[in-house]
Amino acid sequence: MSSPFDAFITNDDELVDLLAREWARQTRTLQLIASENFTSPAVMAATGSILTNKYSEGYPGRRYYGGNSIVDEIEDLARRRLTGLFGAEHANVQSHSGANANVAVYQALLEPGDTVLAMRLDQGGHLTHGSPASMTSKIWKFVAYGVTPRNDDPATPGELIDFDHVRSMALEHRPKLIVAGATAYARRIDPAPFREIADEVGALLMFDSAHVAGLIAGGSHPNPVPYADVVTFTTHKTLRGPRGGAILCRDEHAKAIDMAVFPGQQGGPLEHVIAAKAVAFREAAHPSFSQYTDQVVANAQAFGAALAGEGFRMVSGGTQNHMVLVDLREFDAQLTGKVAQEVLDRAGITTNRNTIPDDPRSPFVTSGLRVGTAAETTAGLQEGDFAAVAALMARALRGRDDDTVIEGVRGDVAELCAAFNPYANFTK
Ligand code: DSN
Repeated sequence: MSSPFDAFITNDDELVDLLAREWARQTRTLQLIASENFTSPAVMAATGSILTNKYSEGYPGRRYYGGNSIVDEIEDLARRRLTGLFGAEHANVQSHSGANANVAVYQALLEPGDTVLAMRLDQGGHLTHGSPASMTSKIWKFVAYGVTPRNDDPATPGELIDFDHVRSMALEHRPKLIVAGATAYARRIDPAPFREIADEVGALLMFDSAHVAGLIAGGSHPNPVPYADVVTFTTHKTLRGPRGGAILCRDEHAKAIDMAVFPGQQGGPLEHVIAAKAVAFREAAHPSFSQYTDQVVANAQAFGAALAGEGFRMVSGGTQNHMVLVDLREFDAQLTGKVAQEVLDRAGITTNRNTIPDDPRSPFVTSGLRVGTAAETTAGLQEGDFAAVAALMARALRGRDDDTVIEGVRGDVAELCAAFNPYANFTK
């Protein structure tokens, strides 16, 4: 038995063994996926609580099942904590994921066929921002904006959201909704110019803050709530809660949003996850969370600078959030994102390959790698540690054909992880 949370699974050796192996993987290798984090034991305990037994279709005070008086209080607590955290008028905490939350907003605010302006997937946007592979593009008409061309002069960096393009596309297509927010974009996203453009063309504004919700809650990034009609996010990335989604909106949209989540999209909410969201919202309101999010950003900047020192090119020339989007071609023209991810996996460093703007390679192969600091900052790594991680990554990738090099890096990673185990008090 290696974790306190699987202590009750005593009669299922196969699963106990798999959980133990995943526990070891998460705590003995480096977790650099920008959309992951290490939740507190309290978040995990709530997710594994007795609330998983309860059916509660509907909303507090308006359920379709009996026995929900306590669940109502729990969901109200989560909503109250969330509106307080972001200063929002209304919260819906039932979305099972960020993708569900985004689609619910489209369903609430749009008619099929309406036009939406959002960031293109291969420029940093999300699948639900109208990718041809997503059902969103089959129901609504998406038009896209992108980033400015690459510019290697640090004084005038390129690969930033092209607000001239956002504006010209908005004027040309008159979208009913503009979507701000990204999934592979290392810069702060200012909600104000999006609001200005939305007002100019009479569009609604949705801010998808999936990646940066924690940075906003901690005060490290600007809060889009005063600017956007609706803000969506996931609860498990920088916000460090359970896997799930949530929506904030102005009161005027509250009824439509709630109806779109349930019964529009989902049936019974996951009240155990909603309880865990409530735990995370409380944790994010604590002053120590601001220190955490500031450290996440400082670590990403140190990580990016060290990667640049190893010969990697940072897309947009830097980072202002929790991630670094790496263009691998400067480091090694033959190295693809797919190979880099696989090599780093062997070396105990978990990352994900990612397209970069104007990537000549397919999304399955890619020329980029996305790394993030949210999880390992929770584990306690600081700027100097991330510089060491950059050196380990470069060593593994340079020596990728030599198993001895990979094993050596894996050993050094294990040593680092032993010093920074987020669940040190629970590991037996
Ligand atoms: N947007 C994906 C990510 O950032 O990992 C998840 O949908």
